[in-house]
Amino acid sequence: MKTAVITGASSGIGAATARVLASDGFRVVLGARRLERLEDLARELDGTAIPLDVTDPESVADFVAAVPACDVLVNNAGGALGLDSVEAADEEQWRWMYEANVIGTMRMTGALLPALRDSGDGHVVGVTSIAAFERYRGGAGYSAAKHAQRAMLGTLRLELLGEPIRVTEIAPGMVETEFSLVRFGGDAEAAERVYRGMEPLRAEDVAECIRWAVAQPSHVNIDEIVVRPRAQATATEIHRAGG
Ligand code: NJP
Repeated sequence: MKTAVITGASSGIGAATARVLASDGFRVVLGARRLERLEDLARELDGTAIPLDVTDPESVADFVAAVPACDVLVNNAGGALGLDSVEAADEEQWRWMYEANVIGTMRMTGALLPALRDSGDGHVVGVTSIAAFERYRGGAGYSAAKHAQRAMLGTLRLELLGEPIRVTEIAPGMVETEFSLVRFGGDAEAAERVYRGMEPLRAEDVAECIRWAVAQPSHVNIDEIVVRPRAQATATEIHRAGG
Protein backbone atom coordinates (compact mmCIF):
# COMPACT_ATOMS: atom_id res chain seq x y z
CA MET A 1 0.00 0.00 0.00
CA LYS A 2 1.36 3.43 -0.93
CA THR A 3 1.62 6.18 1.67
CA ALA A 4 0.66 9.82 1.18
CA VAL A 5 1.79 12.41 3.71
CA ILE A 6 -0.41 15.50 3.75
CA THR A 7 0.47 18.66 5.67
CA GLY A 8 -2.28 21.01 6.78
CA ALA A 9 -4.77 18.17 6.72
CA SER A 10 -6.95 19.47 9.58
CA SER A 11 -9.14 21.57 7.26
CA GLY A 12 -9.80 22.80 3.73
CA ILE A 13 -7.74 21.55 0.80
CA GLY A 14 -5.56 19.30 2.94
CA ALA A 15 -8.50 17.46 4.50
CA ALA A 16 -10.19 17.08 1.10
CA THR A 17 -6.93 15.78 -0.39
CA ALA A 18 -6.60 13.23 2.39
CA ARG A 19 -10.12 11.99 1.59
CA VAL A 20 -9.55 11.58 -2.16
CA LEU A 21 -6.13 9.96 -1.78
CA ALA A 22 -7.48 7.56 0.85
CA SER A 23 -10.31 6.67 -1.52
CA ASP A 24 -7.68 5.99 -4.22
CA GLY A 25 -6.09 3.43 -1.90
CA PHE A 26 -3.35 5.43 -0.20
CA ARG A 27 -2.55 5.02 3.46
CA VAL A 28 -2.71 8.65 4.60
CA VAL A 29 -0.50 10.29 7.21
CA LEU A 30 -1.96 13.60 8.35
CA GLY A 31 -0.10 16.54 9.86
CA ALA A 32 -1.29 19.86 11.34
CA ARG A 33 -1.36 21.68 14.67
CA ARG A 34 -5.01 20.98 15.60
CA LEU A 35 -4.64 17.36 16.64
CA GLU A 36 -8.25 16.71 17.59
CA ARG A 37 -9.48 17.46 14.09
CA LEU A 38 -6.68 15.41 12.57
CA GLU A 39 -7.56 12.47 14.76
CA ASP A 40 -11.22 12.62 13.73
CA LEU A 41 -10.22 12.56 10.06
CA ALA A 42 -7.63 9.83 10.61
CA ARG A 43 -10.33 7.67 12.23
CA GLU A 44 -12.66 8.27 9.27
CA LEU A 45 -9.95 7.38 6.74
CA ASP A 46 -8.18 4.68 8.71
CA GLY A 47 -5.08 6.86 8.54
CA THR A 48 -2.55 8.25 10.99
CA ALA A 49 -2.66 11.65 12.68
CA ILE A 50 0.61 13.17 13.89
CA PRO A 51 0.95 16.69 15.34
CA LEU A 52 2.94 18.99 13.08
CA ASP A 53 3.95 22.63 13.07
CA VAL A 54 5.94 23.18 9.88
CA THR A 55 7.39 26.42 11.30
CA ASP A 56 9.10 24.48 14.09
CA PRO A 57 12.14 22.35 13.12
CA GLU A 58 11.74 20.09 16.16
CA SER A 59 8.12 19.41 15.36
CA VAL A 60 9.05 18.54 11.76
CA ALA A 61 11.81 16.20 12.98
CA ASP A 62 9.42 14.44 15.40
CA PHE A 63 6.77 14.17 12.70
CA VAL A 64 9.14 12.72 10.11
CA ALA A 65 10.55 10.24 12.62
CA ALA A 66 7.01 8.89 13.05
CA VAL A 67 6.28 8.63 9.31
CA PRO A 68 6.53 4.97 8.32
CA ALA A 69 7.03 5.50 4.55
CA CYS A 70 6.35 8.18 1.95
CA ASP A 71 5.41 7.79 -1.70
CA VAL A 72 3.58 11.12 -2.03
CA LEU A 73 4.18 14.29 -0.03
CA VAL A 74 1.56 17.02 -0.31
CA ASN A 75 2.99 20.29 1.01
CA ASN A 76 -0.29 22.04 1.64
CA ALA A 77 0.15 23.70 5.06
CA GLY A 78 0.24 27.46 4.82
CA GLY A 79 -1.90 30.48 4.28
CA ALA A 80 -2.06 34.27 4.40
CA LEU A 81 -2.15 36.79 7.24
CA GLY A 82 -3.51 40.30 6.70
CA LEU A 83 -4.03 42.46 3.66
CA ASP A 84 -1.82 45.43 4.51
CA SER A 85 0.12 47.55 2.05
CA VAL A 86 3.89 47.21 1.89
CA GLU A 87 4.16 50.53 3.72
CA ALA A 88 2.00 49.25 6.59
CA ALA A 89 3.42 45.73 6.58
CA ASP A 90 3.39 43.79 9.82
CA GLU A 91 6.76 42.06 10.05
CA GLU A 92 5.43 39.26 12.24
CA GLN A 93 2.76 38.42 9.68
CA TRP A 94 5.27 38.44 6.83
CA ARG A 95 7.63 36.26 8.84
CA TRP A 96 4.88 33.73 9.56
CA MET A 97 3.83 33.60 5.91
CA TYR A 98 7.41 32.95 4.83
CA GLU A 99 7.97 30.40 7.58
CA ALA A 100 4.78 28.44 6.94
CA ASN A 101 4.60 28.50 3.14
CA VAL A 102 8.27 28.54 2.14
CA ILE A 103 10.47 27.25 4.96
CA GLY A 104 7.76 24.73 5.89
CA THR A 105 7.77 23.27 2.37
CA MET A 106 11.58 23.26 2.29
CA ARG A 107 11.82 21.55 5.69
CA MET A 108 9.21 18.89 5.01
CA THR A 109 10.55 18.13 1.54
CA GLY A 110 14.17 17.92 2.69
CA ALA A 111 13.29 15.66 5.59
CA LEU A 112 11.15 13.30 3.51
CA LEU A 113 13.31 13.11 0.36
CA PRO A 114 15.16 9.99 1.61
CA ALA A 115 11.81 8.21 2.10
CA LEU A 116 10.52 9.46 -1.27
CA ARG A 117 13.69 8.09 -2.90
CA ASP A 118 13.34 4.78 -1.07
CA SER A 119 9.81 4.46 -2.44
CA GLY A 120 11.29 4.16 -5.94
CA ASP A 121 8.45 6.31 -7.32
CA GLY A 122 8.07 9.47 -5.25
CA HIS A 123 5.95 12.55 -5.81
CA VAL A 124 6.21 15.99 -4.19
CA VAL A 125 3.12 18.16 -4.56
CA GLY A 126 3.13 21.80 -3.46
CA VAL A 127 -0.02 23.86 -3.03
CA THR A 128 0.93 27.41 -3.97
CA SER A 129 -1.56 29.96 -5.34
CA ILE A 130 -2.27 32.24 -8.26
CA ALA A 131 -0.47 34.69 -5.92
CA ALA A 132 2.66 32.70 -6.83
CA PHE A 133 2.72 34.54 -10.18
CA GLU A 134 0.20 37.42 -9.78
CA ARG A 135 0.33 40.51 -7.62
CA TYR A 136 -2.49 42.49 -5.98
CA ARG A 137 -2.71 45.46 -3.64
CA GLY A 138 -2.30 44.36 -0.04
CA GLY A 139 -1.13 40.93 -1.12
CA ALA A 140 2.62 41.52 -1.12
CA GLY A 141 3.47 39.43 1.94
CA TYR A 142 1.46 36.43 0.77
CA SER A 143 2.48 36.87 -2.85
CA ALA A 144 6.17 37.12 -1.94
CA ALA A 145 5.92 33.89 0.03
CA LYS A 146 4.00 32.03 -2.68
CA HIS A 147 6.37 33.31 -5.42
CA ALA A 148 9.22 31.90 -3.30
CA GLN A 149 7.45 28.58 -2.76
CA ARG A 150 6.88 28.32 -6.52
CA ALA A 151 10.55 29.12 -7.21
CA MET A 152 11.56 26.39 -4.79
CA LEU A 153 9.35 23.76 -6.43
CA GLY A 154 10.72 24.65 -9.87
CA THR A 155 14.28 24.42 -8.56
CA LEU A 156 13.53 21.09 -6.89
CA ARG A 157 12.37 19.69 -10.24
CA LEU A 158 15.77 20.62 -11.72
CA GLU A 159 17.68 19.17 -8.79
CA LEU A 160 15.78 15.87 -8.87
CA LEU A 161 16.14 15.36 -12.61
CA GLY A 162 17.19 11.76 -13.22
CA GLU A 163 15.66 10.54 -9.96
CA PRO A 164 12.31 8.74 -9.72
CA ILE A 165 10.56 11.66 -8.01
CA ARG A 166 7.96 13.90 -9.62
CA VAL A 167 7.29 17.51 -8.62
CA THR A 168 3.91 19.16 -9.14
CA GLU A 169 2.69 22.64 -8.28
CA ILE A 170 -1.01 23.22 -7.70
CA ALA A 171 -1.92 26.92 -7.94
CA PRO A 172 -5.51 27.67 -6.96
CA GLY A 173 -7.49 30.88 -7.11
CA MET A 174 -10.26 31.50 -4.58
CA VAL A 175 -11.25 28.43 -2.57
CA GLU A 176 -13.80 28.63 0.24
CA THR A 177 -11.99 27.12 3.21
CA GLU A 178 -10.79 28.58 6.50
CA PHE A 179 -8.19 30.52 4.50
CA SER A 180 -9.95 33.91 4.71
CA LEU A 181 -10.98 33.38 8.33
CA VAL A 182 -7.31 32.89 9.18
CA ARG A 183 -6.24 35.81 6.99
CA PHE A 184 -8.61 38.18 8.76
CA GLY A 185 -7.76 36.97 12.27
CA GLY A 186 -11.05 35.11 12.83
CA ASP A 187 -13.33 37.90 11.51
CA ALA A 188 -16.11 35.75 10.00
CA GLU A 189 -17.90 38.74 8.44
CA ALA A 190 -14.74 39.86 6.59
CA ALA A 191 -14.10 36.29 5.48
CA GLU A 192 -17.64 35.86 4.20
CA ARG A 193 -17.37 39.10 2.19
CA VAL A 194 -14.51 37.62 0.14
CA TYR A 195 -16.87 35.07 -1.46
CA ARG A 196 -20.04 37.16 -1.55
CA GLY A 197 -21.96 37.09 -4.86
CA MET A 198 -19.64 34.58 -6.54
CA GLU A 199 -19.11 30.85 -6.52
CA PRO A 200 -15.60 30.04 -5.31
CA LEU A 201 -13.87 26.69 -5.71
CA ARG A 202 -14.53 24.12 -3.03
CA ALA A 203 -11.64 22.34 -1.32
CA GLU A 204 -12.79 19.17 -3.13
CA ASP A 205 -12.22 20.83 -6.53
CA VAL A 206 -8.56 21.41 -5.73
CA ALA A 207 -8.20 17.95 -4.19
CA GLU A 208 -9.47 16.49 -7.49
CA CYS A 209 -6.58 18.23 -9.31
CA ILE A 210 -4.10 16.73 -6.86
CA ARG A 211 -5.68 13.30 -7.21
CA TRP A 212 -5.41 13.53 -11.01
CA ALA A 213 -1.77 14.66 -11.03
CA VAL A 214 -0.81 11.89 -8.60
CA ALA A 215 -2.74 9.25 -10.55
CA GLN A 216 -0.83 9.81 -13.81
CA PRO A 217 1.63 7.09 -14.84
CA SER A 218 5.07 7.47 -13.23
CA HIS A 219 6.75 8.81 -16.37
CA VAL A 220 4.22 11.69 -16.58
CA ASN A 221 5.12 14.78 -14.55
CA ILE A 222 2.35 17.35 -14.30
CA ASP A 223 4.47 20.45 -13.70
CA GLU A 224 1.66 22.75 -12.63
CA ILE A 225 -2.07 23.12 -12.51
CA VAL A 226 -3.68 26.57 -12.26
CA VAL A 227 -7.31 26.30 -11.19
CA ARG A 228 -9.75 29.14 -10.54
CA PRO A 229 -13.47 29.61 -10.17
CA ARG A 230 -15.17 30.47 -13.47
CA ALA A 231 -16.05 33.82 -11.89
CA GLN A 232 -12.41 34.76 -11.31
CA ALA A 233 -10.07 35.89 -14.11
CA THR A 234 -7.22 37.26 -11.97
CA ALA A 235 -6.63 37.75 -8.24
CA THR A 236 -8.74 40.92 -8.39
CA GLU A 237 -10.94 40.50 -11.51
CA ILE A 238 -13.94 38.76 -10.01
CA HIS A 239 -17.46 38.63 -11.35
CA ARG A 240 -20.05 39.04 -8.60
CA ALA A 241 -23.80 38.74 -8.97
CA GLY A 242 -25.38 42.16 -9.17
CA GLY A 243 -22.08 43.86 -9.89
O1 NJP B 1 -6.89 26.89 4.13
P1 NJP B 1 -7.24 26.37 5.59
P2 NJP B 1 -6.73 26.13 2.71
N1 NJP B 1 2.00 23.77 10.56
O2 NJP B 1 -6.95 27.53 6.48
C1 NJP B 1 -2.54 24.13 8.29
C2 NJP B 1 -3.38 27.66 -0.27
N2 NJP B 1 -4.35 28.49 -0.98
O3 NJP B 1 -7.15 24.73 2.78
O4 NJP B 1 -2.20 23.71 11.91
C3 NJP B 1 1.18 22.82 10.12
O5 NJP B 1 -8.59 25.74 5.63
C4 NJP B 1 -3.83 24.31 9.04
O6 NJP B 1 -3.88 23.43 10.15
P3 NJP B 1 -3.67 23.84 11.70
C5 NJP B 1 -2.96 28.18 1.10
O7 NJP B 1 -2.01 29.20 1.02
C6 NJP B 1 -5.61 28.66 -0.53
O8 NJP B 1 -7.36 27.00 1.71
O9 NJP B 1 -4.46 22.80 12.42
N3 NJP B 1 0.02 23.06 9.52
C7 NJP B 1 -4.84 23.86 8.02
O10 NJP B 1 -4.97 22.47 8.06
C8 NJP B 1 -2.43 26.91 1.73
O11 NJP B 1 -1.09 26.71 1.39
C9 NJP B 1 -6.50 29.49 -1.23
O12 NJP B 1 -4.19 25.23 11.85
C10 NJP B 1 -0.35 24.34 9.38
C11 NJP B 1 -4.19 24.26 6.70
O13 NJP B 1 -2.82 24.53 6.96
C12 NJP B 1 -3.28 25.81 1.10
O14 NJP B 1 -3.92 26.40 -0.03
C13 NJP B 1 -6.10 30.12 -2.35
C14 NJP B 1 0.45 25.39 9.80
C15 NJP B 1 -4.83 25.51 6.12
O15 NJP B 1 -6.16 25.21 5.84
C16 NJP B 1 -4.34 25.23 2.01
O16 NJP B 1 -5.17 26.26 2.53
C17 NJP B 1 -4.83 29.95 -2.79
C18 NJP B 1 1.67 25.06 10.43
N4 NJP B 1 2.49 26.01 10.91
C19 NJP B 1 -3.95 29.12 -2.11
N5 NJP B 1 -0.18 26.56 9.53
C20 NJP B 1 -7.90 29.76 -0.80
N6 NJP B 1 -8.44 29.03 0.14
O17 NJP B 1 -8.54 30.67 -1.36
C21 NJP B 1 -1.34 26.24 8.94
O18 NJP B 1 -4.46 30.61 -3.88
N7 NJP B 1 -1.45 24.92 8.84
